[in-house]
Amino acid sequence: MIRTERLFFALWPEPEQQKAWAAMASELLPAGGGRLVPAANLHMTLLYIGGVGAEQCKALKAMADGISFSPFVLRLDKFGYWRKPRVWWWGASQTPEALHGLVGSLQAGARRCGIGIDPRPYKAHMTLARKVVRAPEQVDIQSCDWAVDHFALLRSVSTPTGVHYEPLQYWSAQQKG
Ligand code: 2AM
Repeated sequence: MIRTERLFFALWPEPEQQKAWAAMASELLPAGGGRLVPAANLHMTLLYIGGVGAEQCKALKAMADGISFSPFVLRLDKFGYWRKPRVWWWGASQTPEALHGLVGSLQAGARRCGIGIDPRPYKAHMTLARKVVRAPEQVDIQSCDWAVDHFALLRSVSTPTGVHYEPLQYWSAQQKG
């Protein structure tokens, strides 16, 4: 039997950012309104890969080695609630071209590695809480500019106390000029 690991590419914030954003989320979410994502798990998925074996993992890393992208600023300025998956999220009203480009490169590269890609359009979002029964109704939007200069490949690990994510490798943006 081939041993598989659940992988995804993501923008991975610094721990201080994760803590600050988790604190913001816990202030905004009504008590009992849902299950907050722990600070250390906060991230923005670029591409969900799913379960793959060691060979495909190696191929995905080699594919990511070949991706070139410039640093960009992602303005997080929009909160949303998806009723069906009961997810409360934070995201950007404008997705920078550089982010679209990075996601497009990862999707194309993953396809070349034989990975099936979710056909739905990419929606940049950071899940703040799950199983949300009462999302905040009105949020005085505090926008935050996230300076993105790297992305990561993560492994999702399920434990009796919940899921956690282990970074396997990081890739840096290329500064121009
Ligand atoms: P979510 O936050 O909207 O649930 C790790 O599971 C990450 O991959 C999560 O950020 C999750 O997004 C995202 N993801 C996208 N498609 C997924 C899928 N089919 N199964 C699990 N996670 C998925």
